[in-house]
Amino acid sequence: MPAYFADYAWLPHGFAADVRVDVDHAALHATTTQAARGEAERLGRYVVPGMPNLHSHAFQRAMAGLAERRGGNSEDSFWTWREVMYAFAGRVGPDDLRAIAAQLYVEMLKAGYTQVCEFHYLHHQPDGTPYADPAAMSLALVEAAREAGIGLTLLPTLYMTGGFDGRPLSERQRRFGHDVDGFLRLVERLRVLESPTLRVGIALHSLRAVPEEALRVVLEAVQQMDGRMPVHIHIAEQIGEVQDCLALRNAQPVEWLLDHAEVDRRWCLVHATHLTEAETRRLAATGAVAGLCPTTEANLGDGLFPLRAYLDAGGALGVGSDSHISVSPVEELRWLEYGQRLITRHRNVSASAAVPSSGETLLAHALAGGAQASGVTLGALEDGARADLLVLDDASPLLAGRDAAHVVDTWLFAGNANLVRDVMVAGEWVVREGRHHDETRIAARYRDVVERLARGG
Ligand code: NGQ
Ligand code: ZN
Repeated sequence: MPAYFADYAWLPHGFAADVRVDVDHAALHATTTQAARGEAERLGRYVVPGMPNLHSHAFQRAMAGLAERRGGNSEDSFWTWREVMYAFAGRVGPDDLRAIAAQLYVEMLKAGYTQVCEFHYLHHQPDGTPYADPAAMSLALVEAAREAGIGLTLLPTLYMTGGFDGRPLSERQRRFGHDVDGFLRLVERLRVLESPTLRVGIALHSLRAVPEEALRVVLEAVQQMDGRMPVHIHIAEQIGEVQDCLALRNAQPVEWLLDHAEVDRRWCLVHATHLTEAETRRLAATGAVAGLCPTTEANLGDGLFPLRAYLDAGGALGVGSDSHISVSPVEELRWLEYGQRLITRHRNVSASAAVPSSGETLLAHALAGGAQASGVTLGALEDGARADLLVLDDASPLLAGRDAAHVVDTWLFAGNANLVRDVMVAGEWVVREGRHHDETRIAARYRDVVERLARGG
C-alpha cells in the first residue's frame, strides 16, 4: 500500500503539519503525526486536495479565442456568441470530440482539476439524426477522460425546446434534442459504465429547454435509478432569460425551480447569477451548490453573483471552467473575489471574521461544493475519499518566505506561474514535475483535429 508524507497537507479544517497519506485501492487514509512518517515517500512541503471542476462543455475548448471580434452590425452579446458557438458545435464529430476533450483534460489536470463535470448536450449528428451508436458522443468523453486520467462526472443533458414558449429546436439546436424516453435510455446505458473515476448524473439544459412536464417525469425517473444522482441545470445567466421567465411563468428562474422541484444537495444550479435577495436566501437553504464560472461569466457579459449575501446565508458553491477561455481553478477563484472587489470597492470580500483568508475561504468552498456537485467523495484528504491530491512546487520563488498561513493566498493571488507540480487521481500519478505522462501524443492529435476543423474539413 503506497504511503506518502507531506510537511503540510490541507485537511478539512486547513493546513495541518506532518501528514501521512496511505493510498488503498484509489481511496486514501490520512494521519497526522510525525511518528506515522515511517517509510512514507515525502511528496513536498504543501499538499492540497485535487480540485473538482463542476462545469464543462469540452468541445468549446477548441473555439476559445474565436469569438472575440465584433460582429457586423450587431451589438455583441451572449446571444451573438451563442451563434458562433453553434456554428462551431455543428462541425464536431465523435473522434474530434475525443481529441479535443483529451487535450482539455490534460490541461485541467496540470492546472489542478482532478474531476470534471461534463454538461454534455452535443448528442446527435448535425441534422439531428442519432449516430449508429446513440451514445457515441458521450462515449467519446468517457474515452477522453480515461486517456487523460481525470475523473469524470458525465451529465447527459436533456434539451427539448428552443425557449420558454416551448418553440421547437432551431436547425442548429437539432443535434442536442431528445424525447424523455430516448434521454432516459441514454442515462441507463451510461450508468452501467460507472467506476471510481466515472460517475453518471443528469443535466437539464435550462428552463428554456425543458418543459415543465418533462422536468417532472425525468426527475421522478432518475430518483428511482439512484436517489443520489447529481442533477445540474443552467439557471439564471442572462437578464433576457430572467425576463422571459417572468413574462411566461410569472416568476424568476430560481424562484420557479424551487417552487416546482425538490431542490436539495444533489442539485447544482449553474450560473445562478441573477438572484433576488429572497432567492439568494432560499437557494442557500436548499443545500444545493451554486455553480459559478467567473471567467466564462465575465467573457460572456453575464453579470455578478451576490457572493457575500449567499455566503452569509450559508450557501454552498463551486467553480467550473465552462467554455474554457481559461482552464485554471486559480483564475476562477481569483476572479470570483475580484468581481466582488470591483463592484463593492472593498477588499477580501469572501473572507470573514472566522476565516480571515480570502484564498482559504474560496478554496474550502470550491472543494466542498465541487465534490458535492460531482457526486463523488473527493475534494478532501480524509478517510475513504478518493485519493486525489496536488503537490505544490515548493521550489517556486513565489512560495519563498511564505508560512502555511499564506500559502493558499499566494497560490490564488500571486501571479500566473502554475504552482501545481504533481497530480494524483484515484491513487495514480498523472502529472509529475509539471508534465502529463501522455501530453505529447494528446496535443499532437488535438492539433491535427483543430487544424482540420479550421480548414472547414
Ligand atoms: C451552453 N453556455 O449550453 O453551452 C451555454 C450557452 C445556452 C453557457 N451558458 C447556450 N455559458 O445557454 O443556451
Ligand atoms: Zn454551461
